[in-house]
Amino acid sequence: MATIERLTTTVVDVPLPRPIATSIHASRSVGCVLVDVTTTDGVVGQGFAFAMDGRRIRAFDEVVRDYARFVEGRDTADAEAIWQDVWADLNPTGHAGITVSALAAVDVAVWDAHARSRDVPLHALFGTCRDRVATYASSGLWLSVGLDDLAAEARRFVADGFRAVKVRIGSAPTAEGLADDVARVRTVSEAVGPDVAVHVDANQGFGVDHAVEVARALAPLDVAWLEEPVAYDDLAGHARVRADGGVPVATGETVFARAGIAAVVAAGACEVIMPDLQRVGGYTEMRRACALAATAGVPVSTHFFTEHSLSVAASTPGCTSVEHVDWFAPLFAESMELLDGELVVPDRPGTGFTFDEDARRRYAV
Ligand code: SMN
Ligand code: MG
Repeated sequence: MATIERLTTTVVDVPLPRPIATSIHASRSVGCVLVDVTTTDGVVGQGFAFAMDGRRIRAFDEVVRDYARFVEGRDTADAEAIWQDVWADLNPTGHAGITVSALAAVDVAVWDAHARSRDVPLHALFGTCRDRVATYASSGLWLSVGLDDLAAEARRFVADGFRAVKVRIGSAPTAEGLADDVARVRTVSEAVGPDVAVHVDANQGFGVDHAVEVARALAPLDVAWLEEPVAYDDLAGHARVRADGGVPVATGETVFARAGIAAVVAAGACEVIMPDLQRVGGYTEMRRACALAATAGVPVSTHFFTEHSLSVAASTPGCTSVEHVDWFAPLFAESMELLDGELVVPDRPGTGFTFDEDARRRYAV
């Protein structure tokens, strides 16, 4: 038994080394609500909710703190029941981005506390199936990085030990735009060489017809996948790119909860599904999403949130890779470890990651 006594939050904002952009995102900093749940025995479980540039982060914080009433006084073993209670409470007004994301942060913290109270890694509670997982470098090669700088950045990732990278595209839907995007991918491909896989992310930047043209132009470059070629909710459009484009399609980061993932899978929208730990609603719902992907035979690659996604990857046989993003690294006392191009699954208790208290103070807003 481990009874949760209290839930507390800290709002932080971590500047990015350089502003970044994709087809639809622009960000200068990493805003987070850090969530701590503390048991009567003094065990602390941690999770967080993220918002680009800290936009609406105060609203996230308010929702997370509202959920304290579902958590305080409960046993950590009730993680799934707590999730269900919050979900039921949200149902009459509808689930939305902030409410599901806040639920995710709380759910991650409760599961972390549960594993820590038993002094075991969280993936061991879930059922460990691997101790390393494939990954690709994703904290770079943004659309805001020009053609001239892409090669150097890509080579730096390889020098850092990565065996796969992801480059963002999303130029104008014209012949010149298409040529620019192909040049971006070719530049990265040539810079990293034949032994390093190149993933491509369009961040929903294209209409379906242009996306098919881009996919066909990228097919000879042997890209690992084309991600979010069209609007995230255009599932038929994804399926058409998949059928006519000749490259594997990945998507799923922008949908919420397992119903969102289920719809993507049912539409045959992708070769690889990419649930996002925050948008899916935390570990409880992520495990259900992964189970339904496995049932449909669709491999999973987790989106963003690398540190906390390792517990999923290590306990999900159908998880073929995790996205490597270093944005949250300054917040944690422990570092991710890359070995032969793969991420090492930590065997530390809980998620294996704890907030660095100096960082919490330094970045608090
Ligand atoms: C992405 C994620 C987070 C911020 C901007 C862009 C991107 C990805 O879609 O998959 O990494
Ligand atoms: Mg993406």
